[in-house]
Amino acid sequence: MKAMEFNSGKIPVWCPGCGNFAIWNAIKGALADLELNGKDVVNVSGIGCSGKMLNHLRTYGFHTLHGRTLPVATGVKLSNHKLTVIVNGGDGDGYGMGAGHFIHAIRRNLDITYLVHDNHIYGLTTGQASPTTDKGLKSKSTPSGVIDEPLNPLAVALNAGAAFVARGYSGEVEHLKELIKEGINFKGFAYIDILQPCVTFGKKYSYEYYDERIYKLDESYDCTSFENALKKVWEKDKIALGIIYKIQKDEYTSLHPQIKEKTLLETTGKIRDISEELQSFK
Ligand SMILES: Cc1ncc(C[n+]2csc(CCOP(=O)(O)OP(=O)(O)O)c2C)c(N)n1
Ligand code: SF4
Repeated sequence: MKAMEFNSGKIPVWCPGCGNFAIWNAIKGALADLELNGKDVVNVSGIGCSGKMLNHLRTYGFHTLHGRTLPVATGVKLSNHKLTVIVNGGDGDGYGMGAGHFIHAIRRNLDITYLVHDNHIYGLTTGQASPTTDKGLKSKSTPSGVIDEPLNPLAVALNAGAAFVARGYSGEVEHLKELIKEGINFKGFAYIDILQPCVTFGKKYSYEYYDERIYKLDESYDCTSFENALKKVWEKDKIALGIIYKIQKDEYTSLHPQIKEKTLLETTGKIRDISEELQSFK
């Protein structure tokens, strides 16, 4: 399918200038470049502005509960690991309520591409502090300023044993598209934190803020070095974009005795028509 053909036809309700538009375009471009067909792709979305991605992609999709994208994506992948599974969620969704799932999805290393729209705020609920909101920042939920230390999610991922850790930016769509392609091609859990300005409620992390600080990793950077990766994710003032860490690691289904040869769906042959149940949600 061509990139345009991945448009669902629904008009996005994101605020004009929101970084989610660029992520949408990067995903469609990546799926098209990889010559994927929407019928072979499942997009699992969380609750948030980021989660609305589900409405705009002509793929299969599952809009989960807040913070529960990764367990649902795990279920999808375990039942039919021939499907390409991508996940779209926010920093609130993935690093707050879903933080436990994040760590265990990394440990499990299923072949899933996890895209976190990291706008450092709860966008959909109109601007409360999230786990990546800076200390001191005043928000609706922290009128005197955030007291907690912000989470460094890339450092968490590295230390939990992630084999693919990358950072993209919605101000660099082509670069982000290439990262998403790398993530989908990676045989294992590919985690991409995407810097995504929230132009309505974001206080500090604007396009201008990022444009002054970002730089792209080039071939001189060795992304197989854990030490390099740790240094990159703790850098101050500069923000590295690209694949920060990538190593080969056994993917979960390739080791699972019941499904390493055939998918669970092929093994059980149990396909149930749920179209009647789906009608009740209309
Ligand atoms: C269990 C549960 N708790 C809280 C909420 C309310 N809620 C909806 S979206 C959201 C936060 C959204 O922020 P984020 O995940 O960062 O996504 P964004 O909107 O910024 O893309 C919250 C707290 C919910 N829907 N379900
Ligand atoms: S509130 Fe922020 S994240 Fe949500 S659509 Fe608007 S700009 Fe985007």
